[in-house]
Amino acid sequence: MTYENLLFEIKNENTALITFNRPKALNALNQALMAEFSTALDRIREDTSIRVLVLTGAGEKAFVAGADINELATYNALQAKRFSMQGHAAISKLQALPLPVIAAVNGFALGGGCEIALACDLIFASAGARMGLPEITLGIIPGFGGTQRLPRLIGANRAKELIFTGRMISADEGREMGLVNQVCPDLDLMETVLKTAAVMAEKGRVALRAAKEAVNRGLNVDLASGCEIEIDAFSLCMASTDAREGTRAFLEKRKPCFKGSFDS
Ligand code: CO8
Repeated sequence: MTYENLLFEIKNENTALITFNRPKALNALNQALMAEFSTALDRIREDTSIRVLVLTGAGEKAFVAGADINELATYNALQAKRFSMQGHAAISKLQALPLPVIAAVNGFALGGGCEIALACDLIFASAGARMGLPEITLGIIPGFGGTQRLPRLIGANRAKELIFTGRMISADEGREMGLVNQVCPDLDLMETVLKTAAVMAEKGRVALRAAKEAVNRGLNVDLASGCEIEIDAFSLCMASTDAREGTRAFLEKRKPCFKGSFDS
């Protein structure tokens, strides 16, 4: 499959790299890009050789500067609803991928771009990156999940401040808020992200999936229900050949070789 608005590459044999690729518009999200993104996510979900997904933006300036305002400006309420639903569907699919997803935020991550990053498991940002939800300055509100995911990550009051003012934050401020995992010198960002991806990619697929699901599902329920989710996920891991291999390798003082399968 070829894409017009994305670049799709495989790095280090098992890490998929999707680059949002509309650099002249700071990689703004239009309907065509969102449709391609959704298709690319289906491909990643089906391909078990892909162990980690990294997202970034083309060019020097932006990860994604939000929804395409040229398109947005033409929408009536029904068209806006359709586009918002298209974005939500793709971003929920992204969040539900059974593998780690890292946002390599290499510049502006605004509006819908910030909302894509919020659905990733980790956010690494270049020192010069700027993040925010500036929709309020356009007379609208976030429409790709920002009002829901941002408060869950940084707390309601801080999220409201950013949503009500539209203020952009630096990568360092994002890290202080717990939004950004790591801030890297601009030129080191991708190397650092790919190194972290490689560390995760060599872990067991079953365990990574179980850990991600336990954290994500647990965040939406009370503690006792979350602990039940963990018990089930933990037990399921123990039925995997990876659990046999991991524990045996430790006892035999060797590196484990995970296959990502279950006992038959
Ligand atoms: N959409 C379309 N084009 C854009 C966008 C965008 N979001 N952002 C930048 N561009 C274009 C500019 O128009 C410009 O094009 P041209 O060269 O043809 O004039 C080019 O990219 C470069 O941009 P600037 O010249 O503005 O670059 P600066 O360095 O001066 O400024 C900024 C960079 C600060 C990022 C600035 O471009 C900006 O403020 N962009 C808009 C950011 C924004 O408001 N994003 C939120 C959009 S709304 C949204 O994301 C809602 C998501 C949910 C939608 C729900 C469905 C209804």
